[in-house]
Amino acid sequence: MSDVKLKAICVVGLGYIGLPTAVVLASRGVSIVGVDVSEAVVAKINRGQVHIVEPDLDAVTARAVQVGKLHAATKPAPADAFIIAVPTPFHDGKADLSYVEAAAASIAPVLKRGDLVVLESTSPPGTTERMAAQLAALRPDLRMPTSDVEDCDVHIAYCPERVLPGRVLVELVENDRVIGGITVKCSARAEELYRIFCTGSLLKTNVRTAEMCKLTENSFRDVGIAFANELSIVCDKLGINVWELIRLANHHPRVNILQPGPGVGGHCIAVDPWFIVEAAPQESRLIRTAREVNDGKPSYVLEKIKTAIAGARSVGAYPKVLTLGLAFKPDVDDFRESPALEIAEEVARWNLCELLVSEPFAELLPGKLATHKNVRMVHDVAQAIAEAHIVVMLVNHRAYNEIAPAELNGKVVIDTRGVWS
Ligand code: SAJ
Repeated sequence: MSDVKLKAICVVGLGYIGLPTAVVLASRGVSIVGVDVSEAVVAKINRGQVHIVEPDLDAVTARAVQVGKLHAATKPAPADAFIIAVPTPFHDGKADLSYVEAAAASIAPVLKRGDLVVLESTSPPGTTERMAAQLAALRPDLRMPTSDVEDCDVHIAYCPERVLPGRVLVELVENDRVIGGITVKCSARAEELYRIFCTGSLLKTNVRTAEMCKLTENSFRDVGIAFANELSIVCDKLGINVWELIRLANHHPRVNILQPGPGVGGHCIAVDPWFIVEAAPQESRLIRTAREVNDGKPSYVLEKIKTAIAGARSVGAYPKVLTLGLAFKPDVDDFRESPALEIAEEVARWNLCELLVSEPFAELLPGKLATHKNVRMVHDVAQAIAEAHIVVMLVNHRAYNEIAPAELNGKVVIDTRGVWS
């Protein structure tokens, strides 16, 4: 553990990244004010509870609150450093930076000489410099950095998170991080902050490269998944088992194909490549096509389900379709941008079958599913399989490992994850 020079840090945005970052810093002895616009989230955290599911986060949060190192509030308080970790959604072909702007506006009144501000939110290149200009306009009494003015009162940097949901508390500490200061001194100040809890390498660069690095990492993965998804459709056409094919191809020492699925979900990989497309539309042809391939995969799965339903109805049945999993990926409780949820909602909307929905991470039907009369949440998976005519594997949660292939005998099985292939 490093000696703590930054004694008080304000973390703005207590979501999937901000809250874990706040509690890890608190566990290293830093006094944290965590800020969130939601009063319910603030109250919950101040009771030592969490509003998201992530392994061990509940215990570490409870401890940080109990020892008085973490306090949540709806407004920022003066601190030595500010970390901004708020959402940057993408609507209608444009990044929505309004939350970053609101966060910057909220810290402006409490900023003082010597403070450090780090933006962590995924952002198009140029966002951190625009935030610095916004802060300069709001606080003309403080000199903010620019790429050619090293001498400043407040240091500003960009440092993207790269943690994997489900492994956040481990990866937050162990992963290498890229730090891009607006000036060299800004990078050095941000490095001090991340050294408090990171054991990985802290790699310093300029601010735009750091912003682009985050987008590049997620686009790289999106393109890889698009390759696997395209391959699965090609193999369906050619009558080849894509899962076996990928297993075999991956024995080549320089081939490592990812896994096909029902589409790409979550708030990162399905979104971030669009930031690159927005910044350089003519030049990002492969990145755009990968997005389109992955976004098209739920429709392809839906066609298969529709064909299976038509088959059952043609022999007079009102079929029962069981979908397994709604989360955007295995073993998380996150339904944001989930292709599985999109697929289940569309099947429900058709009203051509009774839809049995299983999701180990939900007590009640999420999203629009609850509004449909032909949809039923099921918790006993074995019983639901016994009832169903058609079984659709959408999310290979560990809880489904217990399903024995024999239980599926006589069912139409649509396995988007290769669990039984
Ligand atoms: N998926 C596949 N096939 C695969 C791998 C994933 O279909 O072989 C699907 C998943 O089911 C899911 C989606 O892709 O729907 C994304 O899942 P993921 O596990 O690849 O990534 P995320 O969104 O949970 O986290 C990513 C990570 N980025 C990279 O791996 C480059 C993580 O490190 C980032 O911190 C995170 O995005 C983020 O916050 O940006």
